[in-house]
Amino acid sequence: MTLQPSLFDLPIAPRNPLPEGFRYQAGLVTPQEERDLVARLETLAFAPYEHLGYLGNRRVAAFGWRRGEDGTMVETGEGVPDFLQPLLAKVAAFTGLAIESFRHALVTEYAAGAGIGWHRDRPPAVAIAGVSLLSPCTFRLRRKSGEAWERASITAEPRSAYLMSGPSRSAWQHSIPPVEALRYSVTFRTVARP
Ligand SMILES: O=C(O)CCC(=O)C(=O)O
Repeated sequence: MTLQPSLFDLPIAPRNPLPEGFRYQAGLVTPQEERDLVARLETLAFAPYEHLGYLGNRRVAAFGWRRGEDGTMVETGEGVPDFLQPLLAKVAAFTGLAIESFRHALVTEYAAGAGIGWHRDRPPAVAIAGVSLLSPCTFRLRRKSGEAWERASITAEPRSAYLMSGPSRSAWQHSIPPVEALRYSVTFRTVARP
């Protein structure tokens, strides 16, 4: 007798496979590490995100290489600060990239209702690793495919990390729709030396 496979036995193709070069890991930091880190982040001198006169509704604090007025990254001689080093060590281990290759750190504060529009980080940023704190967000990716957009998305949970490298960084754009509650992200970027 042949048995019909039940619905649950059938392989289910992922509806939106994540782009090549994108990786995600839940639980990179512990709840206690998250509390300690957030207490430190709350003391930072955040400034509204500004680019070429455009003001975003999120606030940022940058360390290491900085974005110049034209949007390109500029060497400052400053390293990633000590209070971010334990997090950077975990992020580097997750990515498999050398700690020293991360030369830029950006802490972003998204109040409820803040998000980030579609964009692609430009060179010399090579790989971007981000840690989410306090509340989840939908991390969306898209790339043009003929006239249509190919899309993917993942929920970035608090305490998780993601890595965008390869095509997921260079060929895909990413964005985060308005978050429902306060979220911090700490993103680290590797920078190609000229
Ligand atoms: O908040 C995040 O996780 C993403 C931040 C981002 O896309 C950026 O800084 O370019």
